Amino acid sequence: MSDAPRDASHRKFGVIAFVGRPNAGKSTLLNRILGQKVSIVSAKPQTTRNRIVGILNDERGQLAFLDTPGVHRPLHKLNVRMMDHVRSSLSEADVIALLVDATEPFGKGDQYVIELIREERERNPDAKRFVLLNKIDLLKKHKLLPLMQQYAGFGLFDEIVPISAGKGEGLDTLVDLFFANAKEGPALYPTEDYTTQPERFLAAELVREKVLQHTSDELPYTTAVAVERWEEEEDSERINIFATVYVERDSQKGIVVGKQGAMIKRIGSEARAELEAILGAKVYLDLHVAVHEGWREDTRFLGELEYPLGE
Ligand SMILES: Nc1nc2c(ncn2[C@@H]2O[C@H](COP(=O)(O)OP(=O)(O)OP(=O)(O)O)[C@@H](O)[C@H]2O)c(=O)[nH]1
Ligand SMILES: [Mg+2]
Repeated sequence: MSDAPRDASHRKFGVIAFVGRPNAGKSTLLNRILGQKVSIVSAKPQTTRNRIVGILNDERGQLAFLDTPGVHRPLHKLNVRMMDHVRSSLSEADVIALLVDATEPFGKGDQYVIELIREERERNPDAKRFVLLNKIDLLKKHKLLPLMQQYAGFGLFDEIVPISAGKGEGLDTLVDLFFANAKEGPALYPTEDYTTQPERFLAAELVREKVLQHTSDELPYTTAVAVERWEEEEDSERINIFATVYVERDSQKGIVVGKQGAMIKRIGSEARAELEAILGAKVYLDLHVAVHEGWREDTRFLGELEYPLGE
């Protein structure tokens, strides 16, 4: 986010990709490791739609974490793009960390992710592959060993690490392992940064997170948020943000707006509070709800949603 010179004295640099099924806890893990919220989290699947880069700097060097969308079979153009982010991350990483919700029985979805990692191996043969068995805070102890043995049986993984991203268990050991597998070399990003994500994109994501947290049914899949305007008032230290929440149907608009606008007010005030804490400024957040039928198939619109992220 800044143009500060890169610090060449750092010893190690590594790219760590978090991949796995929706809801495994990838974004929770990224936020926990960084001690900062850079990626939105919800109990709904397919929360993350882009590749979010988080940066950890310490005396050992720099790690760039790639948080990716949960792996699923894509049914819309939106989802095809989501899976492209997963594949590109798999091909670039020094360490591919497969996150697994250890409380869920192994199923077809898990097999699908393993196959994807196996398939992509030829494009990135030197990468290390880890399995992170997450949510062990909810797991009965006797279930852990058989699960570890099952993943060892795939013959694909260099490390199998039980963690709780939610409770922060096992994460020091995990970060040690990431550094141990990073390469010697200078930091790629400015060492005072913790993400490459523009504030404008994070603002849209935080609004979307509140929609996901407070609504159910099809809304998580059919909601998109775009920041239309961003005004910084120098003298009053206030940021005015104008954003649109897009849904696919009138009925969905009704849900997001709520009775006498109660829902959109709640979404707005919660997102604003978080934004003020992150931006360290007063925020005025103006939310508008609009219907855009079929936006998940609209290539141009999908590009506009992603444009603040670059690439
Ligand atoms: N109990 C418990 N819950 C967790 C843990 N890690 C994540 N969660 C919860 O699991 C849900 C999904 O977390 P996310 O971090 O959004 O999962 P994700 O893998 O990024 O999901 P997608 O972006 O949809 O692919 C949230 O409700 C989290 O609070 C954990 O270690 N323990
Ligand atoms: Mg996520």
